[in-house]
Amino acid sequence: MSSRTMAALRALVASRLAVTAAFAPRPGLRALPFGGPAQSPRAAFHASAPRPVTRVAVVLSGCGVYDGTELHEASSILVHLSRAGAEVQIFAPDIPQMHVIDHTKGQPSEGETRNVLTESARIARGNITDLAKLSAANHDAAVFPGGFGAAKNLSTFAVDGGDCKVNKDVERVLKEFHQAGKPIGLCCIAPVLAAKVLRRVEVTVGHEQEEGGRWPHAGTAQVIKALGAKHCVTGVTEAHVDQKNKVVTTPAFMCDTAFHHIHDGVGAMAFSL
Ligand SMILES: *[C@@H]1O[C@H](CO)[C@@H](O)[C@H](O)[C@H]1NC(C)=O
Ligand SMILES: CC(=O)N[C@H]1CO[C@H](CO)[C@@H](O)[C@@H]1O
Repeated sequence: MSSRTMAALRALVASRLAVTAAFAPRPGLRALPFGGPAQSPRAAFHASAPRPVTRVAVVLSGCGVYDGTELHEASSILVHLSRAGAEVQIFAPDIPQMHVIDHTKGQPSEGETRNVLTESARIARGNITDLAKLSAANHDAAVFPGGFGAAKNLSTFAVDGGDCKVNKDVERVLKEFHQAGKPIGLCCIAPVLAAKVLRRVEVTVGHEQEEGGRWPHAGTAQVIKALGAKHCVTGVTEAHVDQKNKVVTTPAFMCDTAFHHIHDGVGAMAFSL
């Protein structure tokens, strides 16, 4: 192997290790369902010892960043959860979408209507359940990926901001998991759902300044504070853990950055559930 190849490999390994560091539990973090306190984060992902299957409900809001679920966030969540050995069931509400957006133009497709459950079924490869049937009794954790669907179909946040209404099943599900002391993961814009419904929780949607376009939706943090929640500035490859409320959030595409950074942040969230 040439010394140049060796150097490239060393750089790759170093960057992998840096990513692993982002997964390290913070001091004092309670034992997580995906790993034991005695295990290193890497051991938790690669453990061969049998451990209880963690049942995770993933709640979608359509299919496509501008009118539904952000697909890459959803896919990243599913990859990390399957690697962690979780048993995943996918849900979406059986309601019409607020908009159908032509993603080539970023404009509404006039006269077109789509159903959130039907569209979400694309991401779920057809295996999806009506959100009305989701009960916290049957799952150990719930995860909400982002995309404008969370702000248009799961809530009216995109139109009404802090005065938004939240879909009644989304509200019920968030309250059920919270009251049962079961972890809730949310990314991108979805943390506004937890801020609106649960109020006094800690969440992140990333940074609080636009920083030259890197954080184009930075103003969201102010709305979260106005709702009575605490906003915690967090980098895109990290997750913030509200240990008391078991709410785990990561900025994902609130940050205008590369796919692998989003994937790493979503992994940090999935691992911290
Ligand atoms: C559908 O998902 C459930 C878990 O929610 C799983 O038990 C079942 O095997 C899946 N069915 C198919 C056909 O993949
Ligand atoms: C068509 C439409 O607007 N559908 C719904 C999307 O979600 C919000 C929040 O639950 C509802 O108010 C809308 O009716």
